[in-house]
Amino acid sequence: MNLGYIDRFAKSLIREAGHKIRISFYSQIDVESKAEANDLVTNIDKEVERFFIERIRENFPEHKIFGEEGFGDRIETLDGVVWLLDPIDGTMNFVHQKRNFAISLGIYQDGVGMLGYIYDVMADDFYHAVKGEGAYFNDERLPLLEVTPLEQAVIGINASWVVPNRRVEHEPLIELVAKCRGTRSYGSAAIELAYVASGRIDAYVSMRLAPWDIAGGMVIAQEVGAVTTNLRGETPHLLGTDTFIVARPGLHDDMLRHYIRLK
Ligand code: 2AM
Ligand code: CA
Repeated sequence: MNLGYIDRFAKSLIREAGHKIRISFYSQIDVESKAEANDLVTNIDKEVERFFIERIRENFPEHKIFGEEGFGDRIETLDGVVWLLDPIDGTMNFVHQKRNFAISLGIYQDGVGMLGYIYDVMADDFYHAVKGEGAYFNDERLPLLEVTPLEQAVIGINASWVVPNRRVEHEPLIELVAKCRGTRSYGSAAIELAYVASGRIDAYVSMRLAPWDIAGGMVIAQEVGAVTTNLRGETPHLLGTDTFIVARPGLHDDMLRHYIRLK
């Protein structure tokens, strides 16, 4: 696997896709709901995924593609080289805010994350990492994360988990919210992962994420020493939805041990 070549190719593809998304605001955007009413998809999500798939297949016919919109391959194992792609992570933000959404891409070889990309399209902020070679925000190398106590931590969490819900006990989360320095919710898992990796927030937790939401961000987060697991403390499995937490080292342990109880 020629990582340098694939890295250059992936970067230019992502930038070109970002341009397509920005100019899409001058055309008609059709919004549909998926299975759940607040789970949105647009014609742009689909067009951008198709654009990626066409180009990847042209250049790397032996690689497989696992994309949110389902135009890629049927993926049952992570054997070989697999591109895990979310053409627009944060579609609700794309539709409602026209900002705070990202292209998220992870390239895995036999289940190991080799390359990771998160492109915050409207901010023009590009995060990427090559396994073993560090993570970057635009062209700046991101430093290793240091330990931060909960009292000084800003936690990325959606308010829906802090009210009664069917996935997690909300009482301990109320305590977490009360104890930490502050909370934020950006509405794009990829952007929240990029923010943890770049030290803008200290942790991000979610009860339900898909492989393409986290695949790219996990490669980036791991390069700066962030800990990424599901809420049972295991490696998130990348073939279906799972719970998810990414945090600075000590904080990860503290949050899982004391504040998160799955139902
Ligand atoms: P999306 O915009 O690509 O769907 C906050 O809503 C985050 O959770 C976003 O990153 C969003 O990704 C993701 N998300 C929303 N609905 C989801 C679902 N049903 N399963 C997994 N991830 C989801
Ligand atoms: Ca998406």
